[in-house]
Amino acid sequence: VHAKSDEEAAAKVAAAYADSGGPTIFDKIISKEIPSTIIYEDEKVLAFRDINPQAPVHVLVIPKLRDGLTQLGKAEPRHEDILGHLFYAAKIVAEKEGILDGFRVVINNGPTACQSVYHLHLHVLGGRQLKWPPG
Ligand code: IU
Repeated sequence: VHAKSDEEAAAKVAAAYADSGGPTIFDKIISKEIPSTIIYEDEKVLAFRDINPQAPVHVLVIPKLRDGLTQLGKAEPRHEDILGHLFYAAKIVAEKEGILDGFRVVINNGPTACQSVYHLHLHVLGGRQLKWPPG
């Protein structure tokens, strides 16, 4: 119970800072100032291993250019192409990681969903039996 409320509190603090559209840690991952294990990269997206994996495979897929996409709920018509590109990149990641037979793509939107980094990201999870519903 405590861990969950701590997690929610941390997400709300992060939201107060980051939902303003300020820089996030992902900028430094994109610029490679902070190293990450890259699974897939092209001109538009970067996919790298989550630092705190929730499954044997846990990869984040992000747009290199945030362009206002702090969260999915801020999507506008101009984002349709990048949104499609992100989902196709998630499939490429699943294929590369050998989990095409069973994987999950998750987007946490906002503090209530425990979003902690305000740069849109798809979580690609797999490599174990996933349960439903998620917590
Ligand atoms: P969320 O959906 O905003 O909660 O997901 C953010 C993810 O970013 C979370 O799973 C973190 O473990 C992950 N992450 C990371 O991979 N590297 C970092 O330096 C930081 C967070 I900060």
